[in-house]
Amino acid sequence: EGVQPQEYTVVKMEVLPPFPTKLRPLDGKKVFLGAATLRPETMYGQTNAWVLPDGEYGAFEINETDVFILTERAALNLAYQNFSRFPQKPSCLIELSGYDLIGLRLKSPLSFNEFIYALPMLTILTDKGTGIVTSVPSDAPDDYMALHDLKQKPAFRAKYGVKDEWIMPFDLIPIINIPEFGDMAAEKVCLDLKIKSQNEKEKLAEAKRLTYLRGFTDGTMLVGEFAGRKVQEAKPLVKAKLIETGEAILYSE
Ligand code: A2H
Repeated sequence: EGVQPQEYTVVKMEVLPPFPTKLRPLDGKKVFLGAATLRPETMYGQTNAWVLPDGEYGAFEINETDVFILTERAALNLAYQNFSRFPQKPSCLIELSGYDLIGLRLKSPLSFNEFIYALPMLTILTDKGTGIVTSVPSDAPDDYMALHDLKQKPAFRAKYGVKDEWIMPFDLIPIINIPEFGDMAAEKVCLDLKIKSQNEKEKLAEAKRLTYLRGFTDGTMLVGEFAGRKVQEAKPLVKAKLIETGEAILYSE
């Protein structure tokens, strides 16, 4: 962790019923995957959520009605930031693994896709954010490569029980234009750098650096309430909107 605290927007990705057996104890509650993002203005382009298959998660009571699925570490931090049913004490209803989450059908704020699915990503860190990541493959190189791996490799899908209909209908959505990189910057940069898979850490770091620098300074929103505005103007506006409507919370670590 860095010296500066990092402020994330935690987007509430609602788990749609019917719940699988493992989540049955949560029937009747509002259950969300809590996805930590630094790019709230990209939420229009969500195609799926990412979970770490071997990751340890829990379903935590955030208040009287809402339950967030995330890591215990994040639940503890949230409890100290006033997001727990009981002051400064996480309240875990059930323990879950990433495997239990793969295939959950979700409704996520601002997403043009009416619903999306939770899928496996192997590079998720459990000591950062919430351990749940929302996927915007048009603009995030990690998301682009992880989705590419699943789409291209039937054996990878089979290994994690991922059904074709959870991924194949979900194409990249153009949401931001970057003069140098076009309307789907992550795809362009991953192709230019000839990145082969989600495991090519160094190349992906370079891809992220390139898209982040240009995206923030030169990017323009193509869609949504702030279409036509610069990314750096839209970001705080979208963030504020998500918080105001109760579709996201702020989380620092
Ligand atoms: B970002 P930083 Cl469009 N493990 O959100 C791995 N990655 C994680 C994570 C974890 N535990 N928690 C969050 N992240 C991802 C959107 C996005 C993101 C776009 C473009 C770039 C980008 C959609 N995915 O991040 O190390 C989340 O993905 C580029 C780094 O704290 C989060 O924002 O800077 C970002 O990494 C936080 O990473």
